[in-house]
Amino acid sequence: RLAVAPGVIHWPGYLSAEAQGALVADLREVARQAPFFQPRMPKTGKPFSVRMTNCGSLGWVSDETGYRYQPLHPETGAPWPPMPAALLDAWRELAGYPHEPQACLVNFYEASAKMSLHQDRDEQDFDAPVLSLSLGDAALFRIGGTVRGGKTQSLKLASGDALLFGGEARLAYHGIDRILAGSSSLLPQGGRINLTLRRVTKPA
Ligand code: MD3
Ligand code: FE
Repeated sequence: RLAVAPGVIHWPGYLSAEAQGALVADLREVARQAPFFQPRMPKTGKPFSVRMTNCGSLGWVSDETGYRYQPLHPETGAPWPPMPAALLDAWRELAGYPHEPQACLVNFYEASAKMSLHQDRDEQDFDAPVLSLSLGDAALFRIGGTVRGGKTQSLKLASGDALLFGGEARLAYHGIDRILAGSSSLLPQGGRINLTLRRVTKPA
């Protein structure tokens, strides 16, 4: 494990090749039950370049009316599928937080997709960390501090990597600058999947 910055821990190659393949199979089943949708920016309705789905009791969605967590898929109206056991195992092993994650946001990036610098602040519990797992093509990830316009650092995230954001990093600005197309053969059609495991509400 590598300490990238205060509150940020990186485990390069945390998931074995076998574990990555098994997780892709789990995610195909998640996507069958909860198809990827194209989120839109609040107010403008501009589509994101990233497509998303979720598993767990709550899922993150975004449309013209705003960002929020909700228990139902925005297009099918069905509950999100359960979180695969492998994700709960990773959370228990790495998060250092004594309550289960409630939401796993699944982001799919095609080669040209990116995610501009933002903070994740739609959750009520900022004491819980966010755990990220990367699959497929590598990406150049950017992380800064808690104020916009401060200094940032760039990190390459490869298939199988885990990254944990807690403490003062929980409200850090972050984004994805670029996908390194063709850098992995895990996904037959290419692209990158990022999973973020989150606690949404404060534990009772
Ligand atoms: C730092 N996803 O879904 S994962 C997101 O690769 C998101 O898809 C990116 O940003 C991706 O919101 C980055 C790394 C990450 C995720 C959540 C964080 C870094 C974070 C929350 C707080 C601080
Ligand atoms: Fe984020």
